[in-house]
Amino acid sequence: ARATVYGYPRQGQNRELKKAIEGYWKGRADADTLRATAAELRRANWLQLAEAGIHEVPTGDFSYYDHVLDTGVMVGAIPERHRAAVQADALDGYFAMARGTQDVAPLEMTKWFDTNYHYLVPELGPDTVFSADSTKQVAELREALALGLTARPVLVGPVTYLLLAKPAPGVAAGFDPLTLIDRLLPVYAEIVADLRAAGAEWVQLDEPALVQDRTPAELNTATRAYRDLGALTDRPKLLVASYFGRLGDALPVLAKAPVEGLALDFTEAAAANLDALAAVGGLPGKRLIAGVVNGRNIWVNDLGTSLATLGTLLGLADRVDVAASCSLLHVPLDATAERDIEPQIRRWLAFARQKTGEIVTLAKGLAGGTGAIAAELAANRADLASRAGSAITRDPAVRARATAVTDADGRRSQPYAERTAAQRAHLGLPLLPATTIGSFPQTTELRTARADLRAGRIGTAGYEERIRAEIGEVISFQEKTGLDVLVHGEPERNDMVQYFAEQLTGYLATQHGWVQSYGTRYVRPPILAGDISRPEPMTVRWTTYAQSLTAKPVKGMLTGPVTMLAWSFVRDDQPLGDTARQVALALRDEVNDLEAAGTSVIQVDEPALRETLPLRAADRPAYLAWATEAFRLSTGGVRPDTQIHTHMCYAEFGDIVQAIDDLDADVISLEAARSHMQVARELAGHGYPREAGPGVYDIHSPRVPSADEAAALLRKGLEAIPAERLWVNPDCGLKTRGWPETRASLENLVAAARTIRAELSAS
Ligand code: THG
Ligand code: ZN
Repeated sequence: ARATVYGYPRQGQNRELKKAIEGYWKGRADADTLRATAAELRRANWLQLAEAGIHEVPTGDFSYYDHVLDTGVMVGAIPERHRAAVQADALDGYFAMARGTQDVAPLEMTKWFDTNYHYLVPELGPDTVFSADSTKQVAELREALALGLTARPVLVGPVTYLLLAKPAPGVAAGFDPLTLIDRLLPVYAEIVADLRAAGAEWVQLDEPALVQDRTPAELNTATRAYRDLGALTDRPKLLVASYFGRLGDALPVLAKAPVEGLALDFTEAAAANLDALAAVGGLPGKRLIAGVVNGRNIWVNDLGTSLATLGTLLGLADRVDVAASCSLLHVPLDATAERDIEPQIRRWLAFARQKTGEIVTLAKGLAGGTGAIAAELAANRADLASRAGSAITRDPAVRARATAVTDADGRRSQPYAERTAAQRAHLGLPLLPATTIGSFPQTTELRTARADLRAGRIGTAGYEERIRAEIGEVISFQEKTGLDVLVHGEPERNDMVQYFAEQLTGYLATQHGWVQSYGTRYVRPPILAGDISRPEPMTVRWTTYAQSLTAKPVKGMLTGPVTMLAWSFVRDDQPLGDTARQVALALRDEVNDLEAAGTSVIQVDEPALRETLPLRAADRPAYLAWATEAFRLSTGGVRPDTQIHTHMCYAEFGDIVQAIDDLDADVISLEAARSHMQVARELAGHGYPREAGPGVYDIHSPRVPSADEAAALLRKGLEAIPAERLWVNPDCGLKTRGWPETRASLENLVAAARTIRAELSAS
């Protein structure tokens, strides 16, 4: 049995790639320097993998920005508006597609399946002409082969590439990119032939889109695609890889395809894929790569269970190799770098480097029997026992409380229609109240203050003085500008999930656990390691300080339980809903404490509610049930006259309007400016009965919207939402913006609100 992986973190131990690319963008380094840094990172990764015992290393998984964009370049699908830039300079043109330029918009970005990685969406149309450009794939294969390694190029498969695409601007929305398959396949044929000529024995084609619900027509296209590719004569052996879940109806399609190998996910999807594989009579004559090590969580593998799965699979294929379930792109690099996590807990963790070791051990065990890996198995059993038996993973008080939760805990004491009157009386807000989403610009001074605190250059007292000063300025700016519900601006927070994770018992933060989010942007997801509790209030002090400076209401700002889970690494030893309930109860205490301290408006953000929706429709009701329960549990304990807000980013809400209503929040703010209030129409179309603030100012760009523009959007909003229920706010938080445009934009936003109020009272 061989050990392999499908991809590896690209950034390097100290995010060298981020620094090199951003340096190039800023003109601090030239293209050759960037290329050299990238080549060195690839080389170091391959050598590290080979040294760890990985027999077949992946190539072509490296990217300057995104592997789906790379695939577009590979097949020549350069959008019309980017062609000039690409022709002028391939690298700059590539970055123009990724980030846009002064004159040209970038490709749209969206989530890669249900991971936290974002890819650039291919734009295709009936006029798209594909052409093969195997340069990058061939060059990277040659680099690995030159090191004396066995290498397997990894490509996004043709079916998944088309299923990820959307109609290009100007193309009818009904255009189905999958209809381009017959034009695309000859291009893939040329590329795999080039790779074979360059020395590839195997080429991997990733088809994760086949683990989503697919129509019979789509499955037929997959059948035809692999029949055609399999029928090629001048080609390497083909391995079709699936991951992120069960293949379902697509499994027979791939099992019968004339390709030499299949890679399947045997982590969460183990039972379903095993049954389906047995049902088609296995893969006689084929190579099976078994993804038994979870490629997207950070927990140590249960080697015994994995070996048992591998043993079962031996009877179902000609040859069984071992891998992670998916590319290791989605986990941080090395758990041993986490010196602040106690060794007793660190032993439960496996990042990319540790997972590589597990894969190698399992391949050894599969080939040589348990005797060949006796020491590793014993150590692994001890690690697992340490985790299962730890006081951290089992806090009796947290468990007793979670068990005692009743439906009533998640129910406000009055229905929305009655509460709203009490809130109106209590808050005394004007028609179309103006507010912001929570964060204000994170200035260089604030970042410096945090760095100074970490480095010990200033003490806690000095740091808090700076935070107080910032809050003072944010409050006085909002009063002067005429906003109605104020915020403290969150100067004390870095990443919001990390900020709360650091204060909750049972959560681990990492120092170096960077994972690529998109392009050169990374996050350090905290780890939900144990039972969650809140030792003391987390936000009350800064919120009440801000409230002490003004007579206007100041919103309390919290991150909701679903988003806390979505942007963290979650436990794999209990259902997600159980973890969500624990986080919700901790947040409930915070919400109640804020109310007791005099806060009458509390916002619980859930930007991740929509993005965490399971890939398969059959799994969605159960998810939405625990997700809405958790939100209601966190907010259900307040008085009727306390107003609960929530906020969501990203524009597609149509399919979860019912779930949003089920949250029973009083007010929701949403991203809407770029889609010209589409969201407001969608909410109205579904009869959404509550107050809503569709954003009138797109905060993703430094552009300042004029008061007229904001007023026009408000008039549009009023066509869908009655004035008594319409709020005025930007699309999202302002932490990525600078003060000059924030000032100007919010002044215009308030001016627009006043104009429309005057129009309404005149009519
Ligand atoms: N926090 C966490 N996860 C997230 C988001 C978040 N996932 C989804 C979405 N938001 C991703 N968006 C971003 C936006 C900006 C950055 C990363 C992800 C970013 N990162 C800095 C960088 O790479 O330079 C580092 C930030 C830091 O120092 O923590 O700018 O909001 N958990
Ligand atoms: Zn937002």
